[in-house]
Amino acid sequence: IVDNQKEKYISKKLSYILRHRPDSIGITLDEEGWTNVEILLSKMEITREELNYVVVNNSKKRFVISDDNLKIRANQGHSVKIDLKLKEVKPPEELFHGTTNKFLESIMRKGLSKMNRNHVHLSVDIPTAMQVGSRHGKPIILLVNSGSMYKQGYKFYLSENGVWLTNEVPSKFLTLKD
Ligand code: HQG
Repeated sequence: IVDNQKEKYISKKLSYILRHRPDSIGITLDEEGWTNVEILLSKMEITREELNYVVVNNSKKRFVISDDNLKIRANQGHSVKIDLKLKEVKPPEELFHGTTNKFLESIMRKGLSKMNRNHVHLSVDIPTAMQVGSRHGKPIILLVNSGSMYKQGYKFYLSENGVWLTNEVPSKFLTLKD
């Protein structure tokens, strides 16, 4: 029911609306990031079938519809101030952050910051981190010593779609992967 091009278009638009600019189509998110599906459908001028298709087939599982089918939200990546109410979890010993050269000097000086988003985003493996880094330019990979961070009291969260989230990564926990 939805071709590739339309799927991509709807997915990008949903990310923009549900993470950054709900006001751009005149909707609001509740304090946990949820919005009403029926209102969203009418504002986006898409059908529920199209929406369901995009949510189910999204490669990164970026969106989730509530069990009662009434609400939708993005699983991570927000810049709007909402609280996903994620449970704190123990991270693996090592996580990865894909970024690009032009940010490296600043990151090694100041550590990883949330920048415009609500969390620092970390990847569970190198291929995923490579993809994330490629969005910004030629990718480089930073190894994050999440095991030590956790022992020292830093909190970690795992989004519904498998992205590791934390509030900051001081540079002493970072190593450039060669
Ligand atoms: C960099 C995608 C200078 C950071 C991905 C990154 C992810 C610094 C950029 C999700 C810095 C922010 C998030 C510092 C961090 N100085 N630069 N102190 N600290 N940076 O897009 O992690 O496809 O906000 O390295 O898969 O790239 O949209 O974050 O390069 O999960 O679902 O500042 O977005 O998901 O960029 O990506 P972003 P990100 P989706």
